Amino acid sequence: MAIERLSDEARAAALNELPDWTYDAERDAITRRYTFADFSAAFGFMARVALLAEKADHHPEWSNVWNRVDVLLTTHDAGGLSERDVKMARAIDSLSS
Ligand code: H2B
Repeated sequence: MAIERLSDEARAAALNELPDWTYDAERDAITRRYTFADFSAAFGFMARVALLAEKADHHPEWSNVWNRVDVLLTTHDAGGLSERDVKMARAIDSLSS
């Protein structure tokens, strides 16, 4: 079954439930910056997210600079934000808190 982009209403509801994430209208994506004590903690977080992403077959676009990890979630197969991104955002948040 095709993965659908979220409707405007569904997106608004999802963002309301993910206050730490920012909507990127240009990409139809959500983004969040995570900051850690040092590189080791940041990379440990990335390793745990990588395992989640493989299991879900849903992968973040991200970058790392020392203690910082910038994450962008969008669904390539849908051409924008989908329920998969919302689920992944929740799963990532549950790792970092
Ligand atoms: N990750 C993301 N973010 N979006 C996708 O559409 C996507 C993915 N598709 N990971 C998956 C892999 C797809 O390419 C494979 C073939 O299932």
